[in-house]
Amino acid sequence: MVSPVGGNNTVGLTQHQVEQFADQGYLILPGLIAEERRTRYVALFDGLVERSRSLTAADGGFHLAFDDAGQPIPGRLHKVQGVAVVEPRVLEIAAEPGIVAAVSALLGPDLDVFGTKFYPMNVTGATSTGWHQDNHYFGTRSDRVVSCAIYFHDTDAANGCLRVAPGTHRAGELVQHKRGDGIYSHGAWTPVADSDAVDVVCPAGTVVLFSANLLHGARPNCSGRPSYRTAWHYIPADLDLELFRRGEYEDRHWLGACKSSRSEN
Ligand SMILES: O=C(O)CCC(=O)C(=O)O
Repeated sequence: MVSPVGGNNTVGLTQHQVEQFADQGYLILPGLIAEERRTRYVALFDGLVERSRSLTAADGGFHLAFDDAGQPIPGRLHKVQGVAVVEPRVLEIAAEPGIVAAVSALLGPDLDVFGTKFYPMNVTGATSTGWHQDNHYFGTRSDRVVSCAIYFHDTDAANGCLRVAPGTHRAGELVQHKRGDGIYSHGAWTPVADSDAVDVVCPAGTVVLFSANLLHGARPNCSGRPSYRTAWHYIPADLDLELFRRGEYEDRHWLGACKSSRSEN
């Protein structure tokens, strides 16, 4: 287990934090989401979980969990892909001033966010992802893609914490991923030795930033204690990703627009 790096605020990152991100490939920012807003966001996600209960198949961004045979389990939500499209108020979370300030310290001030996901991880046996590099899915090896996972409940090994393999982003290479099966049928994953893995145990309201080249995954939920989380990716607004083009890909959003709509509310 690693200790969270403290000292986060809305004016960005310390030099030490920037260096830690460059060296280890990730940064843990506990308490970045204030309690009153965290509670509001949990209620928003409760609504999405409620909407999924009548589903018998994937529909409109809602993906069901798979059983051991790789078959969808009716009413059991695995993730909402494109959650900011399904529920635009989620963009308010992506535009949280503390997060934007921290990411701006790494990527500069003009940012887009894309690939927004919500994982409920609210029952025993729930999973989010196996070990992977986000850039495997993005058609790039760019180190200008900063992934962001937010934990809305206290999260530890028993309810499915994030795992990272520190420093693995530095090679700038993508390793081979192989299609998962059974409850991991949702994606393609790669093996990582336990000895290379670090559990990110963190309190509710923690934001974790990591390089899209970093090997990471999450433990399954073995306790049934809920651990709602989101994951998405920040890039400089002028970064052209062929698979996620500005104006073409629906789940790519300019944060300048989110911030101005926030101040109009
Ligand atoms: O579930 C998590 O903790 C992180 C999710 C994740 O790694 C991803 O969506 O790429």
